[in-house]
Amino acid sequence: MAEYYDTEKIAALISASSEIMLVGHTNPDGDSVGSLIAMGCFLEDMGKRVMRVVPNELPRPLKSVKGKVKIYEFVSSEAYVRERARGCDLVICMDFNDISSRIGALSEVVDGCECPRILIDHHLNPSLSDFSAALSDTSASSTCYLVYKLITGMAGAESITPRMASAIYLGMATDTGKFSYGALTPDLFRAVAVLVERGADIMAVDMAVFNSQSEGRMRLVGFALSEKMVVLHGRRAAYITLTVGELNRFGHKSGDTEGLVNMPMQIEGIDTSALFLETGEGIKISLRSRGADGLDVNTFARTYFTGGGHRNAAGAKSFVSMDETVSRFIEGLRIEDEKRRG
Ligand SMILES: [Mn+2]
Repeated sequence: MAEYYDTEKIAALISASSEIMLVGHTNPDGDSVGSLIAMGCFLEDMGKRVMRVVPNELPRPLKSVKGKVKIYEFVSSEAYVRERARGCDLVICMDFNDISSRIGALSEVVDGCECPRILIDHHLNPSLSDFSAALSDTSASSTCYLVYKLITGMAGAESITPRMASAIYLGMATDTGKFSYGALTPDLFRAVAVLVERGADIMAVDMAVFNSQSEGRMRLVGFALSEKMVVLHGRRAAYITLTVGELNRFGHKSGDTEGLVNMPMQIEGIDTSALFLETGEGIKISLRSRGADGLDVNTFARTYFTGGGHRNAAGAKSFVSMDETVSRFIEGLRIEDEKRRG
């Protein structure tokens, strides 16, 4: 586990800046959006001007969570973002480890900014040489937890407003599957207690994020589990494949398959899961496993595909057919099983 807590340098860079661009990752999730909202509000309360940007569209439930907070989607606000990025004197990258691979076309804008860059993130293998300072801790369960540490360290818990508290809670809850996996430390739950004290509206976040699915998404999940899930009992694994045609049949929108990869692990005896999504540009793979004894899916993604992530959650790409991709996955499981047996 690698940790970089350049908190003093981060505080100095923030205090020396006035126009700050906060950048989240492609296919923004609750942790990405929560950290952008909370960090941005904190900076605005310090008198900074803030622009929050994500590369592509926010999933619908997250749009409702952000309320009046403006988050620019680069795909639809490119000209505006480019213009304002020119005037930025600090860039803060949140919840991703690599500018060149995790933010699509927005990387060119970030690269074009000649100001200092800060990284706040919990993914493995951060490209630290691209940053002036980092708050990077791969053992943290979410980036929002790191944002919480940073804000309370810089200005105390009193500086957390109800909106910030709800946003931080959103990221913590999202990245831990509502506090069921990841680093579930006493400190994390102490932080949640403080967030509740500071006005986090847990039921509103829960309602907006976990209980506001579209009918299309619900039916897609039902179809995926009943028709497309394959369970490999001998390998304690399961996988789901979805083609573009199948996704379209359910009126698929960005974010609709969020969390689907975790569902097969609710089956007794299953502790590894994969989701293979056909896209216009190859097959997008999500991998999950359970615990420190489970399959290291970060290494698995790097070994058998092009990708990576965390030990228990990783992503990858494949540019061969769906059948070939699935065969490679099954063969990988067999090889890793043999290795583990020794
Ligand atoms: Mn995260």
